[in-house]
Amino acid sequence: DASKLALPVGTTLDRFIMRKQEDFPYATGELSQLLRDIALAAKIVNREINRSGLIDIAGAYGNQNVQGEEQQKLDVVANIRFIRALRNGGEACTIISEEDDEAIDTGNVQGKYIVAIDPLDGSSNIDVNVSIGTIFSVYRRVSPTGQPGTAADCLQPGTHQVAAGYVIYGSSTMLVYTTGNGVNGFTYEPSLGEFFLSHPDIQTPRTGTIYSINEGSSNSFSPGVAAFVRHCQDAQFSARYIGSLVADFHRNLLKGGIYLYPATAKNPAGKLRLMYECNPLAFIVEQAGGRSSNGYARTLELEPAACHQRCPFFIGSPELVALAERFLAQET
Ligand code: AHM
Ligand code: MG
Repeated sequence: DASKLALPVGTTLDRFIMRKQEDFPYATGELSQLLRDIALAAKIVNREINRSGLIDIAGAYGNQNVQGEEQQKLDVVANIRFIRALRNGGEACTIISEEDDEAIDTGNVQGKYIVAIDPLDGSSNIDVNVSIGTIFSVYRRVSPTGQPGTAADCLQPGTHQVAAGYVIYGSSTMLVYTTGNGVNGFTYEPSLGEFFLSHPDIQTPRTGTIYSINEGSSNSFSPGVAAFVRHCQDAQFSARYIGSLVADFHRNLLKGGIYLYPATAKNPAGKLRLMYECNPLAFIVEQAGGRSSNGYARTLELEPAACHQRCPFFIGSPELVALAERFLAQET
């Protein structure tokens, strides 16, 4: 069956999504449409990000937007763009966004999917020309269609994800996603307005020599975390920490390494959010042969109790994450 052959580098994202759908003869194309909606919003957000350095300059020569309002912050702009694309696309009944306290009812009662999204992650890096990202996760609703989504639709464990991905707005813009059948990365060609397959079937190295953690909090690391960090230093690993989760994760995924955001004094439950930061990246890393946990239990099996809950996060090359877990288990 020709459609099951691996697609070559250079295949456009739209074609890739279409061909993958053909592998499932009963697929209705709704998830494919949802992924295309996200990709379209990502292109628009990418354009806004690329222009962002010019906003003050434009303001300086008196160029206001049509409403005469001050330009909105980029994370707000990104939130609006993704929500609008998902609402107009019609496939999602509910959206959980880092930017909104309450789950968003899109009004698409026939929509079969729930989307959890961090529209623009890495807020401290937005205004300083450092890589930032979008992270998203897709679940099938459990309640019947024809009515708004419910809390039970939103609070599903990560093992139930049907798709997850991220966009990295970096030295080039990429979209990386999985539907549970491997991980594929697409690089954006801005002059053509297309994502092209550039990283087919990503496999993360089994181990690596990069560790990524905010060591400014080291005074409040637990003994196990502190011992693991010392191990990385004794082994002369490289410390790499951008402070943009997507960028730190993406680098370690390709090169091998471990990213850690443990419990700290400032963030006793960890800082990162289970539903739209940890679970999507955990799904991707596992699909690429990696591992993700809260130090003790697999991230994807954590039972969410609230849409915005946080959890400690250990993710990356499987041997390094397993080693960190052994250090935590020996903690006294
Ligand atoms: P944000 O959602 O407010 O942007 O916070 C999430 C970010 C992650 O991108 C990053 O990994 C982490 O916060 C960095 O936190 P810290 O500055 O505490 O190291
Ligand atoms: Mg975030």
